[in-house]
Amino acid sequence: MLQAATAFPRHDAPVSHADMANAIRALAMDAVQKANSGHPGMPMGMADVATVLFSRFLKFDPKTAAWPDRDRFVLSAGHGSMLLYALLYLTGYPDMTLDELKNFRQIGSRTAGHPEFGHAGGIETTTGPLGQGIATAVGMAMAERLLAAQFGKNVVDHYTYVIAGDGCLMEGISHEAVSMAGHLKLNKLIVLFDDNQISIDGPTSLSVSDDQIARFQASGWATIRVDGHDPEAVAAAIAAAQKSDRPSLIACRTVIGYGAPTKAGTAATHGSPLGPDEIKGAREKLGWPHAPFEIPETVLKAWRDVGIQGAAKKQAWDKALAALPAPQRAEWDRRIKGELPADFAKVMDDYKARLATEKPKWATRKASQMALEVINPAVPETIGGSADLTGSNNTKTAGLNPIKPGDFSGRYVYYGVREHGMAAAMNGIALHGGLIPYGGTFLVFTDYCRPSIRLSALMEQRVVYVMTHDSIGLGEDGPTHQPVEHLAALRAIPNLLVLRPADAVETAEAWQVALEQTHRPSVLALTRQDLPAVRTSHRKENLVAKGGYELIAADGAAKVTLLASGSEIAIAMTARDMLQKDGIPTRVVSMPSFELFDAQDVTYQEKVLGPGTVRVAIEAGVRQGWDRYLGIKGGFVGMSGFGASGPYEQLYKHFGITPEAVAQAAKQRL
Ligand SMILES: Cc1ncc(C[n+]2csc(CCOP(=O)(O)OP(=O)(O)O)c2C)c(N)n1
Repeated sequence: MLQAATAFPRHDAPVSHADMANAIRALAMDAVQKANSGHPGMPMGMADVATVLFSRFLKFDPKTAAWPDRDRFVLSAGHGSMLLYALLYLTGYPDMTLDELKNFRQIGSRTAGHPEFGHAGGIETTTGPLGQGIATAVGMAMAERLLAAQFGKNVVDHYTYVIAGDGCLMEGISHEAVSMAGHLKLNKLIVLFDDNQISIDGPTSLSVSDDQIARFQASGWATIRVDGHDPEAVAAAIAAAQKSDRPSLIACRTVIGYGAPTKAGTAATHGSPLGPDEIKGAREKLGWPHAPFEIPETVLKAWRDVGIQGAAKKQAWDKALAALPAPQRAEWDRRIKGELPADFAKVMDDYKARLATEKPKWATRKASQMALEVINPAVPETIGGSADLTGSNNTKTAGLNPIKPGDFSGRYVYYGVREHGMAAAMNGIALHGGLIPYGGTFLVFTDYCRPSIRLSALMEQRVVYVMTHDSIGLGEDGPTHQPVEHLAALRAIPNLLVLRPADAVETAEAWQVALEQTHRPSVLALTRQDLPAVRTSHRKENLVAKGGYELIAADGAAKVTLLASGSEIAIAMTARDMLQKDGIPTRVVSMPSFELFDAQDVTYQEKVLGPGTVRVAIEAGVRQGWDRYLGIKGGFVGMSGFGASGPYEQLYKHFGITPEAVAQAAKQRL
């Protein structure tokens, strides 16, 4: 049954729940109509639930949107972005003006088709790829618990709320996220499921018959089913969820497009403007006689009153923060600003100096662990982890204790075999602030977490992906495990740093670069197999930060430049020796990162690439991406198909990635 709003315009009339919810509905249908595109159904259906959440529970302060102890609200069903934009406008976030709502989905507006992190205060994460929101929220809820363990509940004590739809729960990533949250007993994570039984193709019965309640229960969640249009039932469920010792699912049975006279309850409201007649009918049915984008003063005031409720809580929190002992207070400020400890550069420099003397012949995955043994004690905000490959990724260092269900005093996450869930959770940890997540799996399985890696890049988050077993060099596990196209595919993602270091020193430098990126994720591509030390004299300067640099000059006027990354640097060095012996002066350029090299000035780039020399690149992956450095005469020695199972030394020979092949490729081009 529809709830009619109280009659308007009576300025002294109490504003009802229905009035407030109808303001959301009206803004959603009007903005979608004006843009002539968008999704009115979900905001109209979930307006009641969202009104209860925002007006009675959510801790937030629109004037200080980034208040670290705010509750997080994640709209996982990102297509319903107008729900969020309407709430931000109504509660008084300064970024979200009525004009922004009128410019819904237009270039340059804060009101993009799907919520985009950074566009406006109150948008906690970018959502739209279904399932990402709920999985990111798991990371946020983890971060809350971790920081509470580190700084105390006087300064860290908030909930993470999610609105997720059928689509989010159908996505595979939701399984990983739900399972992880249940295992870890993330009791301050509360998911409001928009259980409207409709998706794009029609009723969800076309494609799914899961018992979601049973499913979440099986993963250790508290569950309840409510009528999503009964505010008191929703409120009681949220109040109970707040007290639960486990994460909570509140399945809210709603009507998609609630209020639309002929289309409500159907897929027709999901993703298209309702049209003028239907909107007119909805206004009548809802008892909302106001013009498009017009919110009566009384209703707006009621919403703005909701918005100012948080200010007192924020002030109390300021006091609690000020009461922390001075060193802890300073540490908190540093963490929240995302600054590294003051002595970090020195710590790394000392470590590099040690490596230059010791010249260890480590696999770069081992070099990464050794770097982390130095980094983790010096940078207490790192949160490590691996998707069940801890011993292979070498991600766990001596001082890192695992986090356990209900115990978040540790700094290491056993993510389990959940690569996608891990990547999204790391986004949530980074977005939350105060922590720097890193996590590992095999490089080939970046495919399993690529949608979240893409979002790390889009949202400009400092997430470090520790991706080991980075080529055919992993050997016997064979082509299913040997990345071939992955470096190229990752390099194709804008704003993602791909770092493929060649030895222990470069690995230390790569870690330093990755941690220093405040607005960019990084992938460290690391070997399983041991590699010789190639950076054997100490340089204070971080050469990896240049992306490419001359590792060894030619003996004589250079005729050939060999470019390589990671494990293929060793091959390039041997090829250089061969060419030099044959009287061909040859230089070797290490190219640990295309993105960083491309950011150097052209004069530097040209100098490094060796003007007038024949260039050959060597990388145990596909050629794609290298050509821009090679020139028309350039050669490439690498992979052109899938790998094979066998000892790695034999595989390199089998696929012709050898010093001899490199030398020959150079000679052919002279
Ligand atoms: C990963 C992904 N796949 C597909 C889509 C396209 N898409 C957007 S909404 C939607 C249906 C979602 O259904 P539901 O969650 O029930 O939303 P509702 O219809 O209730 O608004 C689909 C398939 C998407 N946004 N993300």
